[in-house]
Amino acid sequence: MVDAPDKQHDVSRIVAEIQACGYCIVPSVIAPEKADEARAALERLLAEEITDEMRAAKTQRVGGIAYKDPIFAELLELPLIVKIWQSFLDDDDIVCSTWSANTSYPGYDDYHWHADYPYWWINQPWPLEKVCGQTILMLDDFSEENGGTGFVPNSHMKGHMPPAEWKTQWPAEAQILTGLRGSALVFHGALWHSARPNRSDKARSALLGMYTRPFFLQMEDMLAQLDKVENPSDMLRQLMGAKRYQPSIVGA
Ligand SMILES: O=C(O)CCC(=O)C(=O)O
Repeated sequence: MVDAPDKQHDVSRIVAEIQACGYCIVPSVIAPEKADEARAALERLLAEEITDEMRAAKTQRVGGIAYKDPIFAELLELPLIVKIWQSFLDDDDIVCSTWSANTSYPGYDDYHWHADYPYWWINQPWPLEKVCGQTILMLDDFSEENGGTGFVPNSHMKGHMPPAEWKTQWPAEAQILTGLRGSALVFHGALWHSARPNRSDKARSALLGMYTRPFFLQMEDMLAQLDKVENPSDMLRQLMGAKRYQPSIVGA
């Protein structure tokens, strides 16, 4: 049975699922037409920025999207996503740590199991406190065939990185993210996940946004990017770090 839209977007239920299982798949975060608009903007950037190395690797990351097209600034501050992370992190002053697009082209054939920044820098076993939450917003329909992201339910409780021998493997406990464009996977930053091979004949794109508490160092220099955004909203300024504490020299 498919949940009614208000239940699908019930923030308390979504956060409870993330806490219990490490993730929640949220349908219809944006309309399919909005996903198409964002994919068209991304396709322009992909064409402008692609290098031979990316062509050979069959994967392309586009950074700095917050200032490269207004639609990406709008999608960084989606009210539902912001509310989910404010509630999960128990902090109204959250910031966005990184905001980029990831595209896998037909023939991409790799895995990279990992948990996200800043866990790379935290001694294991990881503390169970609320650190960060990741959002994968699908700009294409995700399927098993086109490289829907792999993830391991409950792995956010393990307290360490996935085993190194998984590098090129598909572990039995893993699941595949499938869903219609405009849906999102929201997950605990310590959840093990991986890009997957794209065996379809079309590119598969997603936006990846990590949100964290304001006293953690952001992964990207979001303030430098904010300088390039025209007329940022108050919430966008907060998310990009304009309101967080900035270190200074005492007495200077
Ligand atoms: O694009 C994907 O399916 C996942 C990418 C990912 O996990 C990452 O870039 O950290």
